[in-house]
Amino acid sequence: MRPQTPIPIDVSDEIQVALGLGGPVVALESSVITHGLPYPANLDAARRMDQAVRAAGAVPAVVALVEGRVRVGLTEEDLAHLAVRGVVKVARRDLAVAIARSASGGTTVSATLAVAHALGVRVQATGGIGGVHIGAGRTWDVSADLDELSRRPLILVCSGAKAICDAGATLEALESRGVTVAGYRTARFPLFYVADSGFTTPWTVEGAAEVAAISRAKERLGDTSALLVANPPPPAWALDAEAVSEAVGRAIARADAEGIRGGDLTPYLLNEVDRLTGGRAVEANLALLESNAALAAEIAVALTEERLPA
Ligand code: PSU
Ligand code: MN
Repeated sequence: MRPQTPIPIDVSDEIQVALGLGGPVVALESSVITHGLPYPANLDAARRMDQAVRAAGAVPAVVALVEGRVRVGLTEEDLAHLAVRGVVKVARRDLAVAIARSASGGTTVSATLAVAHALGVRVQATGGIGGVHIGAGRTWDVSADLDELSRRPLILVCSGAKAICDAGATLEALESRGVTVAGYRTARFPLFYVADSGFTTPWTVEGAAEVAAISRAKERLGDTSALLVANPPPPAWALDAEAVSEAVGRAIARADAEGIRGGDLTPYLLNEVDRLTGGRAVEANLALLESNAALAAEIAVALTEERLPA
């Protein structure tokens, strides 16, 4: 048998130390930086998430591909390289290709979950997960995020699914996959910039300690699926459900007419929705990313506190 070459992964010293000590670490995806937000709002998002995690006492761990190496913890130089240059969007299926081709790219929720799990990181934050797209009955467009959530026992803090998804179908798909879903201080499933998708969450949690306790119980059960914590967007930034739904409808019609499909569709739709909402979607996106990063850090800290003797 040929000797195995190690996976090309670089974990920053700060994150290695935190993981070694069992300290609080929050994994962050980078596809929101490379594909989800326009420049320079993407850099702003990266900084705000980093600061929010640190302010709550945890260590941020942004995952990305830099010239074929999995990078965990980005330098300013990596960030500048990813934020400005055209790089690839790396879902879990694309990780191997990006490594083999020495490519740089932003990892989606699915690829980030895979890396975070391998490293033993227990909490991750994002804006909104990819879900079952509107019209998936015809297109079969269901994000790889969902299947990945079914096999990675992390806590994922998000504002529900992205507004371009069918909330009801996404909740059903999460249920089928055994993903535990809880609304954070709400019984309504958020839809990214929208606080209430019109669907209820199966459970409501009131604080970080409760989230940590559920995660602990899942671990004891040998439950390998994720715990999705659905945190609504900060009220001051939330957008009106009707307005967003109308913009999404128009964006989908345009994408259809232009033949946009596959991995390109989500970035296209997000950009269109932002244009149609006069830039309010990006502002809301930044605010909810920051708030989700802060909550994820609070949960990561609660997980470490649970392990201390009473
Ligand atoms: N959340 C955002 N913006 C984004 C995404 C999430 O606020 O761009 C990204 C995430 O990386 C998510 C991906 O995993 O979009 C889903 O893409 P798709 O629908 O192609 O699976
Ligand atoms: Mn898709």
